[in-house]
Amino acid sequence: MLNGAVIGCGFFARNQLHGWQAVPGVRILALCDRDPVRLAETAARFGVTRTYADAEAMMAAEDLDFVDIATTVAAHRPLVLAAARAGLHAICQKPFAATMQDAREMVASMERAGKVLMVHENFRWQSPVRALLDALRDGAVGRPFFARFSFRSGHDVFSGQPYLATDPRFIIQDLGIHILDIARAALGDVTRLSASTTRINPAIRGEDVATILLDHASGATSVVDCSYATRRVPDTFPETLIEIDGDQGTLRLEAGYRLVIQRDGGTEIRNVSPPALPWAERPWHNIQESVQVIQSHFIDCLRNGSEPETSGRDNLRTLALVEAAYASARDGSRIAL
Ligand code: NAD
Ligand code: 89Y
Repeated sequence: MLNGAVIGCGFFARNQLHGWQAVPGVRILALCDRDPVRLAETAARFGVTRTYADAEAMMAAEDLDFVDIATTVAAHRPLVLAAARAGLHAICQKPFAATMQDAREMVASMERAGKVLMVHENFRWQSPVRALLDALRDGAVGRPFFARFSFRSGHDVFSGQPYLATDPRFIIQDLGIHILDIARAALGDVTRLSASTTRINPAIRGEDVATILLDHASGATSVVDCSYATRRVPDTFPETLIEIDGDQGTLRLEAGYRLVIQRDGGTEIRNVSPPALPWAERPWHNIQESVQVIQSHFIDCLRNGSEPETSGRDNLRTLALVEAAYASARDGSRIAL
């Protein structure tokens, strides 16, 4: 049995707590939140009796194997460093760190401690995205040379996550980070990037539209485009729509979780809808299922001693794309990675 604790009992943590209940051989022994009301409500809802306001006190007092950090980004660095000092494995929510310097320090501290660090970068683990990645890796379209990774919605994300309306950075740091990570998962690392951003919604502080052009080391080119200012019916939140052109055919992940593969004059259409888990709420069920999938991957890695696909070290490259996109949008420059 592996013992874990969840730190942060806010909007998203309930998905993580539901997820853990379904991962065999894991039990969540303790919860931590600075907010006593959220802590008590979450503890009662998930039947966790050991609760703490202070994460370091919890790490010292409990017999833990890992911590699951579900706070917003400002607390990630101190909590990952504390996990390293306490000799615990850690999963940390995205965005992993506020700066590249913090992120490198967090990765180095866990490597020195000899512990596994995974970033909860779950979009590439969504089962529809996974189906597309599997088809691509199986050679369904040959060598990919162009792709578009698109997330456009008008869904109200501010009511559940009010900080998204007041943070100086919005869509690239919050959502584009996932889509950039999917682009890396599909086409590999990026050598150059340029980005444009704008804000359409006057009630928020940061950018809610971003268009990013990526050159991949493989020679492929891709476009990552994100918007929370797009009014369309039906709204596709939270689907990432993907098109990939290869030298042998095309792959499309279309609205409604339709995977379309065209090759040699033929068309194959697969329904790759994610299962709606018993505790899930539409339209979030796609994201919610990926939480359980990424948690299972983390536990598999702890058991067999392998590095998670979305490890802290891997995520440095995704975070570098976020930083480069902001720098490019600010300066009008094209950035070499
Ligand atoms: P939230 O503000 O609702 O909850 C965060 C909680 O952490 C709060 O209750 C706060 O009191 C607590 N907290 C902060 N610092 C703490 C500390 N040092 N010790 C103990 N408790 C502390 O935030 P949220 O909307 O749940 O988002 C949390 C993270 O999850 C964010 O980084 C967000 O980007 C991410 N998120 C990820 C996904 C995804 O699909 N991967 C979806 C939504 C949110
Ligand atoms: O915070 C974001 C995330 O990671 O997935 C969707 C979201 O909740 C709002 O953009």
